Amino acid sequence: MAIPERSGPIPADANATRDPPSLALDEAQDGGSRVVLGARAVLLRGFARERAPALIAAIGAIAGVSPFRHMVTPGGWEMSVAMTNCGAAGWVTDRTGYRYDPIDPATGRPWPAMPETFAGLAAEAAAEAGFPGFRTDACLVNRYAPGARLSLHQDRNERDFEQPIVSVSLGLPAIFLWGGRARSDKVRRVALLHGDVVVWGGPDRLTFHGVHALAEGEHPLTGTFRFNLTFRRAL
Ligand code: MD3
Ligand code: FE
Repeated sequence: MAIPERSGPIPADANATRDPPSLALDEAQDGGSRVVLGARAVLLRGFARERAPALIAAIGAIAGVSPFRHMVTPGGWEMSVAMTNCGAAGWVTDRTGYRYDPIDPATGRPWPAMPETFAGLAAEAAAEAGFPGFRTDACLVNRYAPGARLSLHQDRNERDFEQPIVSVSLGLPAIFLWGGRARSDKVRRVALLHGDVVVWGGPDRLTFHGVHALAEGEHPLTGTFRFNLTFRRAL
């Protein structure tokens, strides 16, 4: 695995302090650092960590209106990742294809509104990554249980590929698979941890990517799940 670039130096005496082990562990989680994944793609380590409890509570409220469901691909396969959405449009797949739909097909009603906490976080993270003025109108919420995975794909159902995508990881860690512009390009593996935010734009927007099968685990805030929020400008 490639050694990521870091935003700042590691203190030479990082292991020489008398901090208790729990604090040392927090440092090892490396909040606040940046990992450059591409010319216009950056991982903001721990960017959403303080806000995570509020984000997880909001996911619960969204799922109370538009429940998580396992959608079916056009090819007839049920996805292992459970999904729901919030915002003006939601990403859906069924036997007829992929699309953004203003109506949740499971309820026949609009998706729940985008919480301000979501839209604000997406705009802040995008600005931090060099995309000022990002206004998301669609948030896909992915829920991974152990074994759930996302095979290598491109996101190309959005209208304007100039708009970035902001992704927020919550709960159990995952191995993110990051390829190139062609499906056959070499794939890098990057750990995505609780509170991590990734922003993808410009030429990196159409990169093939996926998520390795989730490992078993227990997280204090999400139990046996990993959640991923992807904020898009869909319409
Ligand atoms: C790179 N989700 O929902 S987030 C997806 O962890 C999706 O649930 C993954 O891929 C997940 O479509 C990965 C990171 C991500 C999201 C969208 C991208 C990376 C991306 C779009 C273009 C390039
Ligand atoms: Fe994707």
